[in-house]
Amino acid sequence: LSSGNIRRGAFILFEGVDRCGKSTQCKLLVQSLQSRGIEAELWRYPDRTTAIGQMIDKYLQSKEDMNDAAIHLLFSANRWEKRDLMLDKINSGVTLVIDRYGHSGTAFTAAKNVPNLDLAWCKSTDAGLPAPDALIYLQMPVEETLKRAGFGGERYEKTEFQKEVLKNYEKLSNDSWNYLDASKSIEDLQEEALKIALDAIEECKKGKAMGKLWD
Ligand code: NYM
Ligand code: MG
Repeated sequence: LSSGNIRRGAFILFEGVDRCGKSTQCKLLVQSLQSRGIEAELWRYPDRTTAIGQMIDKYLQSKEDMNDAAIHLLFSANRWEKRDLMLDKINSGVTLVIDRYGHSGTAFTAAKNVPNLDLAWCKSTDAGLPAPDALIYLQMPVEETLKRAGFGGERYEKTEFQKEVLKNYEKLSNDSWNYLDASKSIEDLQEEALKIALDAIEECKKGKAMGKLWD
């Protein structure tokens, strides 16, 4: 960052199994940051608006099938194609609140239990991407998510598969993750998420360097 007075924004990531409430919390967090005068944007992966994202969308809606390694690489490429813009935004002071990232990429592909596509291989394609400054993991048993509206509409939204995904998240997790109990009320979760985000934004303002996946 060359300019002396612009402080970088933070990268706040939400992760968790399907239907745990990530999208709701992301939206609310961006709103409350903005209402505090903090420049913030909501991003999500997959970003279905790009050419690569449209291929991913067709795959998720089961309109097309694809080799498991190939679709994994597309999910990863979808992050790499947005990498420069991500860094530009963050370095110009914008805080990005992102709904899923490479942690989903690895947890979901590895849940397929395809030979060679193990955790290490899945992680490798994302190595070097910007790392989140705070990762908020919404913790919820798969049985609870099944009760929520919309479950089952897309590929991967199957009980046994989601249980494998959850196990993979546990294998990827470390002490830096912020675990929130996703069964709490939307308001309580929002309060906890906001506190985590404000702390991360403060650290970034003080000059904390951007990290890289999976260092
Ligand atoms: N997903 C998401 C992957 O399999 N790999 C990835 O890299 C990412 C970012 O896509 N079931 C899966 C997780 C979800 C699905 O996500 C679509 P969403 O948040 O429902 O749009
Ligand atoms: Mg979904």
